[in-house]
Amino acid sequence: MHKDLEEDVSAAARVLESNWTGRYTVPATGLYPHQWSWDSAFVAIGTRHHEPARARAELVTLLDAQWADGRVPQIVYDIGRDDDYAPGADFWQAPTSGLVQPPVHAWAAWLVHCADPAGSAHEGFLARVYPRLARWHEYLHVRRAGDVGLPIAKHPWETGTDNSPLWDVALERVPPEARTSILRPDLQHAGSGERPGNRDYRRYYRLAEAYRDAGCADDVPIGFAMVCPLFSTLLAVSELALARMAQALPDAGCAAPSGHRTDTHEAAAARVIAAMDRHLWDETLGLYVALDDTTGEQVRRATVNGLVPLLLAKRATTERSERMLATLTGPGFLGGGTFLPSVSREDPAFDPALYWRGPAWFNTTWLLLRAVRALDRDDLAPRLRQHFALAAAEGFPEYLDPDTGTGRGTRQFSWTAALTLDVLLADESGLLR
Ligand code: 9WN
Repeated sequence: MHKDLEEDVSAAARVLESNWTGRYTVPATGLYPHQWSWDSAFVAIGTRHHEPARARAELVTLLDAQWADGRVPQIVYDIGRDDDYAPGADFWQAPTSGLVQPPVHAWAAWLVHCADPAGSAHEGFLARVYPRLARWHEYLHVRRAGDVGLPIAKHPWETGTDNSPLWDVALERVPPEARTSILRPDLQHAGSGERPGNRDYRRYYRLAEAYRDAGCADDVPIGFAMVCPLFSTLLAVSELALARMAQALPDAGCAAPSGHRTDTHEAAAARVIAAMDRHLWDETLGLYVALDDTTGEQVRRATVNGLVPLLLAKRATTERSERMLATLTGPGFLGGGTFLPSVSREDPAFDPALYWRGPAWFNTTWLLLRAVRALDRDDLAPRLRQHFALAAAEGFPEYLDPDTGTGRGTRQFSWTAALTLDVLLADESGLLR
């Protein structure tokens, strides 16, 4: 291994080591001192290379917090640190948040299994996680099904892309008034120009209060119900991963629980893809958009969320893939600057510093890198890889300025380190090919 590469690998591994609590990895010790759902999945994708047992433990710990209805919570709190992040366990009156995050877990679990099949078999990893992951997806397909059959997010936090302009119109309808007094411990760890504003927070709390007060019941409308192309794509990819798991289970020494078979998962993925193609495609923008389930209207804004479906390009029409690739390389995204922004440079909301309204994030860049690799677009992969080349030098930041590459948000951020490790060490599981 080249010396610089070796140093970057060790530095990334050290970040993950210091953020590891013994049972899971915190996203960042100061800003995010608990276990986060989709962060743990990305972390496991990175740690599978050098600490596969820890990658398995990361996912098992998260799934141990699964609710009886199947949901996998957004945050599992370390109760001892309840004052360090808000809203905490005290707000939810529970050891976990009642919300969820994008379902990248089954994909992560499959990658983790493939990295060390012998260790996985020895621990009975697939047999432990598969039924829980299947129930998690069932929760999304059934309890979260919106009008067009795609899962809905009931809060911006559930999308993982909290203040994306995709949620602006729906949030406008939510009064910016909450009963809870709003603490902003996050502002001690990142600049206020890089985080959502107080007005956003009042709306976030208002919605979270409404959901909590309804007992986190999903059939009670609380005024926010959004279909996100990133969330839906990850559900489809994760269904494909469950299909692989169902196939591998007998070899791993256990039978798939009845009713869960490879073809069930393949069919679920196909349904999600068909519904996305039908309801979320925007021909003018050349990517997928969000859908407001309350009004039935599309939210026609160009964001990286709408390019993530390129992961499924092998299953979409060639015409659409070509169109999406043109958007990816066009002036709004890679054609207009060095790194892949979270929002098109041509969108009026674009801000290179502000969280999910412009900065380049490591997880979305990683998703697009996987997508272009699966499409054998070796010409595009280096453009996306260069994002990761900056990670160590910038102190593994949460996100980057998409033009200058300057680090933004918190530092020593776990998924940045994990996905950098993956890009430096990755093998391909072939899941999407
Ligand atoms: C709310 C932990 C999480 C990520 C999200 C990111 C940010 C939390 C926050 O941090 O959200 O969940 O307090 O801003 O938007 O994607 O999972 O890293």
